[in-house]
This record gives sequence, C-alpha cells and structure tokens, in this order.
Amino acid sequence: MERTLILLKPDALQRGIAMQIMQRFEQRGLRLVGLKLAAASRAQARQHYAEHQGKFFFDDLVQHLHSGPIVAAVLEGPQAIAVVRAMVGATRPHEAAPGTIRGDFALAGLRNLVHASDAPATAAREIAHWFDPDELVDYDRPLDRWIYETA
Ligand code: FUP
Repeated sequence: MERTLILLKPDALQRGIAMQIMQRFEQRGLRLVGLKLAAASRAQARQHYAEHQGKFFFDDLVQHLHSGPIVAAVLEGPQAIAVVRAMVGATRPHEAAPGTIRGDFALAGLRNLVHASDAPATAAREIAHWFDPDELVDYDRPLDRWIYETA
C-alpha cells in the first residue's frame, strides 16, 4: 500500500471543479485518508516547491499556490503514487493526454490544476508538510477486496 499527496491548486477551486477532480480519484478506488481546505502561506508554498528553488519559474509557481484556497488530500492504495501521477497527466497542460485530469480540464502554462507526489520519499515529505499525523485517518472498507486483492 502507498500513500500520496495531492493538492488541488487555486485554479481548481476558482473554477469550481475541485470536487469533480476529487471524484475521479474516489471512482478509481483510491481511499481518502486525509482532506483539508487550506490557504497556503507564501512560506508554505515555497517549502512545498523547495526542489524547484532557483529555477526560472519558481516565483510564479509559489505565487500561484499562494493565490487562493487549495484542497490538500492524502490518497491510499496499491501503487497510489504512480496511479495518481498517470491520472493527473503531463506537467504541461497542452501536452497532457485526453483522459487525464490535465488533458481534460487544463489548457496551458502553470494552470495545471493538480499537484501529485512523484516518488515515495517525496510523498512522505509532502504528506508531513501538509498534515499532522493525527489528521490522517485509518479505516477499513469492506469493498476494497473487490477493488484489489487484499490477502
Ligand atoms: P508536476 O509534478 O507534473 O506538477 O511537475 P513538476 O513538479 O516538475 O513541476 C511543478 C510545477 O512547476 C508545475 F506544476 C509547473 C511548473 N513548471 C514550469 O512552469 N516549467 C517547467 O519547466 C517545469 C515545471
């Protein structure tokens, strides 16, 4: 089992499609174990994107994440990190394949709606950045045995 962090960025909330995007992850069978509406401070945004510090697009990236409310969520499932990345699609919306979230809802530039962790170490760091441990909820879903082999 893996956990991954997603952020629905301010463009998703301003456009009123945040829950429509979230529904795709739920529909796929991923389990929601953390969820919050947040307003990222500039410092939180900078820390979240720390790996991009120094790149030409860093300031715009930070400004965008800080420009309005976001939804942060932790999703759990087998291969959750790769599954969610594939569902989100290519970083640049104009290159994102139809059927992906970006390919269906986004068009250009930094307005790519969603952030998703790209590796186990990144996911662990990002989950800890946005959630306290007691904000994550463990629970069983009996139907999971029909979504993946549990034994
Ligand atoms: P992704 O994981 O697909 O969100 O992409 P990255 O973590 O590589 O990049 C994070 C954000 O930086 C993207 F949402 C868009 C922005 N970015 C650029 O603007 N230009 C680039 O060349 C790469 C990333």
